[in-house]
Amino acid sequence: RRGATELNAKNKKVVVLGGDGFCGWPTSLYLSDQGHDIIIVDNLSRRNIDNELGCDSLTPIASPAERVRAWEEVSGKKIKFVNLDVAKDYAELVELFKTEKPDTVVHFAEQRAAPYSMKSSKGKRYTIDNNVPGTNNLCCAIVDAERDIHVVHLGTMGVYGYGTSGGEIPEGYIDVTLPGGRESNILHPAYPGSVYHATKCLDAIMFQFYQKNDQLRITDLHQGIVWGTNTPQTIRDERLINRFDYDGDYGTVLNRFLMQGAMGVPLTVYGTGGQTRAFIHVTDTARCIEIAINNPPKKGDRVEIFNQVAETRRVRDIAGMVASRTGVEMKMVPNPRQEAAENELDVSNKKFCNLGLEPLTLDEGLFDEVTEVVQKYKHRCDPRMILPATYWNKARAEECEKKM
Ligand code: NAD
Ligand code: USQ
Repeated sequence: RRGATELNAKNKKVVVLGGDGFCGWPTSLYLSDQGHDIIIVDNLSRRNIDNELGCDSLTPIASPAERVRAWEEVSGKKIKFVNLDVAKDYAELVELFKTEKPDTVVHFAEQRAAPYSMKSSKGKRYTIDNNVPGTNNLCCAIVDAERDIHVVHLGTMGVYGYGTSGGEIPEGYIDVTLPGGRESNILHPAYPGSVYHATKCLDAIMFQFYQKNDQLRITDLHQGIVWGTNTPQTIRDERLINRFDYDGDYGTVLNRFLMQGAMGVPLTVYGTGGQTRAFIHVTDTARCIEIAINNPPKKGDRVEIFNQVAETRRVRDIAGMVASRTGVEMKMVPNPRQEAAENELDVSNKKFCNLGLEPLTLDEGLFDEVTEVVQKYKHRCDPRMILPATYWNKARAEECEKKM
């Protein structure tokens, strides 16, 4: 039904960097199901961070070996898994591109939690040291391997900043009049709200450079907050289940609220809940990526940028939706983050819609799917991991402590 564009479609060989993660795993299965040949690359750092934080996915996720075995059993399709650190194992990455000759690399392999990136100097430094070299290695390895590989990168809506732009946020570029009166169309100014979001701004500049210098073909997807758990592929076998993060660092807001609602724990609305953010269901993440894979920019074209979002909502409104379905009350907690208390957000997603995407929205009954998953696994929840444990700076930590 929705969004599988046939434009330029052919079966491709796709390397999925970060294919063991929350977005990467269901995307790998979706692409495999559509007939693409998939190689997952992941260093399992996300699983290790769970160990470090003392928490775990609410859903019991199988090992990578078991996951790909189960997929072959249920679909008859093979997925190769390669354990490699994109930020460190440069020679192996070049070799992989030379031997496998992929058409496309989808790049999910970054530390993606804003709170984890603000937890401590360790979190800040790790996030920069992992994400920035990873993206540079990817671009550099494509040049070294002398392959014309299309890069599809998962960026974030957060590169635009929240509440700063006024009017609809365009897809990546804005018209400006430069000093002296020259008209130009440039990358939208970057205005990150965390060290993590800053790495995505740096990625965008690097992509601009490698496109200009080496004519790399790059699509940067500015994605909103992903929600949901399973997709039509991950639901096919218990061993294929997707991860579900609910803790204060990695859990994203809507999945956290749905989990809290099912647990009967008051919904943790930060500040006034006036923050407006963009949302997309995980099933549409996978569909959007296939559309991007099937519609690469031509060699020499500037970086293609899509806003990968379905809709925008205010945090207190989504908490209200969950509260009215579950009967669980909202609890306004002091905001641990340095962010605007209230903002408007209007985002263009015309490019995906023009290519056939009809995105799922929060009104379409998918809350039930997440609620069922949470009910099934709530015995695995550690309630100590629910409250936020990371503060953006000393002033926020002191204020939160005073008000708690
Ligand atoms: P995730 O942490 O679940 O998955 C990332 C995967 O990358 C993990 O499996 C991790 O082990 C792997 N990885 C990290 N660094 C690596 C390295 N150096 N080498 C090899 N593998 C590495 O995150 P996710 O939620 O699936 O997000 C994937 C991408 O999508 C991220 O880049 C994120 O910024 C972007 N994104 C996510 C969301 C969201 O709401 N989850 C929203 C917008 C954008
Ligand atoms: N929030 C609450 N209560 C909670 C958790 C969060 O009120 O219990 C608020 C936060 O203060 C924030 C908003 O909800 O204003 C969103 O927080 P989030 O943790 O769901 O999302 P964020 O930190 O922005 O990061 C997530 C992903 C990241 C991705 C980003 C897309 O972890 O990888 O890049 O969403 S976006 O927000 O569009 O930039």
